[in-house]
Amino acid sequence: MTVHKVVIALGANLGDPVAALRGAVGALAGHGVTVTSSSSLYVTEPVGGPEQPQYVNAVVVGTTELAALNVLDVLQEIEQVWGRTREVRWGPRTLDLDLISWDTEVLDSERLTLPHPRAAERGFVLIPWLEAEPDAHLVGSGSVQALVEALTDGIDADVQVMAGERLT
Ligand code: A4P
Ligand code: MG
Repeated sequence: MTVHKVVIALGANLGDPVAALRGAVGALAGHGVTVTSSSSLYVTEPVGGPEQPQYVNAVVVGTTELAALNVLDVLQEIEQVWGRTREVRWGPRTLDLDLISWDTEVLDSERLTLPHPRAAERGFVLIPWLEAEPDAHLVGSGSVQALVEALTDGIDADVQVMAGERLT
């Protein structure tokens, strides 16, 4: 079987976000995704949607033999297990798992878009990803370090490492 590289972004802003993110990362191994590197936890200002609490975000990099759609299945199953409740798009949620990339696959299907269409402009994805993988590249957008440098001013205040808590 071929081994594929995956980048997964985690976010939560309801309930106990830190517990949800740790639980999700722990669950990945049992579902065929081996985490090889993980970021710190970050406290971030919400982007889009209604007024809502700050998020806790993180990014993990890993390997899997699963096809991309099966990784999405796994992420959605873990979201369910962690009792995700969400009524509004971009609204608050107990756990959101996004597949940022699967190898260098470019895909636009009904269930899955790769790379994740909003990853390139989101500090809450790019900054943790750069920490987890300093030489990361986002398909079609270039080096993650350059993308972070291109983020608008003020992003440092919007995306901050959470003191005293580790993801893994
Ligand atoms: N889908 C397609 N491609 C993907 C992919 N690469 N990864 C489909 C994951 N899912 C993908 O997602 C809706 C549908 O997208 C899924 O059924 C899947 O088939 P969802 O997670 O159910 O809904 P959502 O997350 O509310 O919508 P969306 O458009 O994915 O929102 P985003 O882009 O995930 O944004 N602010 C901060 N600070 N931190 C955050 O984490 N997150 C969001 C959600 C908004 N603002 C935030 C944060
Ligand atoms: Mg999502």
